[in-house]
Amino acid sequence: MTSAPDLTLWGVGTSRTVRAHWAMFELDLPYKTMPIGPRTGETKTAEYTKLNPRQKVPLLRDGDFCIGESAAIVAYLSRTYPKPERSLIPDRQRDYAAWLEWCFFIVTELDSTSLYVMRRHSADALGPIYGIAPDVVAKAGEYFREQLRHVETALHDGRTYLMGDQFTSADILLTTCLDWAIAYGVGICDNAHPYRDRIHQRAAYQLGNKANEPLAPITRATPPSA
Ligand SMILES: N[C@@H](CCC(=O)N[C@@H](CS)C(=O)NCC(=O)O)C(=O)O
Repeated sequence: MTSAPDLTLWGVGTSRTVRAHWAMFELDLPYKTMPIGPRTGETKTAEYTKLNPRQKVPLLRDGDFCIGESAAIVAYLSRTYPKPERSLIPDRQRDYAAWLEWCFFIVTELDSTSLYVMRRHSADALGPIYGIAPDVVAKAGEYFREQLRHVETALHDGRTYLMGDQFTSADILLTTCLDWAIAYGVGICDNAHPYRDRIHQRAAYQLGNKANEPLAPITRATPPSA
């Protein structure tokens, strides 16, 4: 790295935005926050739409490069600005493949097809926009618990992190889903409790969550959402 990074992160207040803030602190990166939130209209302005046609947060700009998708942002930061003593991505080929498997599993099975489905179809969340469907919400919660078997089995051997001794971005993704599930009252598997408690001790987790707090009191009243 030849010059100081010029990093700007859009988005606060959700289970997806916190991932990027948390990674910034894991990697000790200075950055500027644009504290915009979902469904405030701020993601739909012409200026923001030019940066991100998906009209979603989080979004990272690094100089003249923009990248969205929370899991990709975290991976990009780690790959571009690793600390000598910490990379959030494993190096060895098979470890890298196993890490990738965890990342896809978490963002597709635990996030998109479980927790986010619950959010989309709950009467007190996005149901009024996407359709209120209590059966769908209940089934998505059950599906989440079933899929967590993969986590329960992996953590059964007492490993510290998903990838063993190395903390990786997969732990960031999983912890945000576990926090999200608990906030929704879905419950998590037994082995995930000590794992989550351990990860909550990390200074970067705490700082990242603080940085993710919405500034406006109206959004601060609710737990991190998606
Ligand atoms: N898969 C994306 C999901 C991004 C996403 O859906 N963001 C929501 C908030 S968590 C959003 O920006 N919604 C915009 C809006 O509805 O105004 C990621 O992980 O970054």
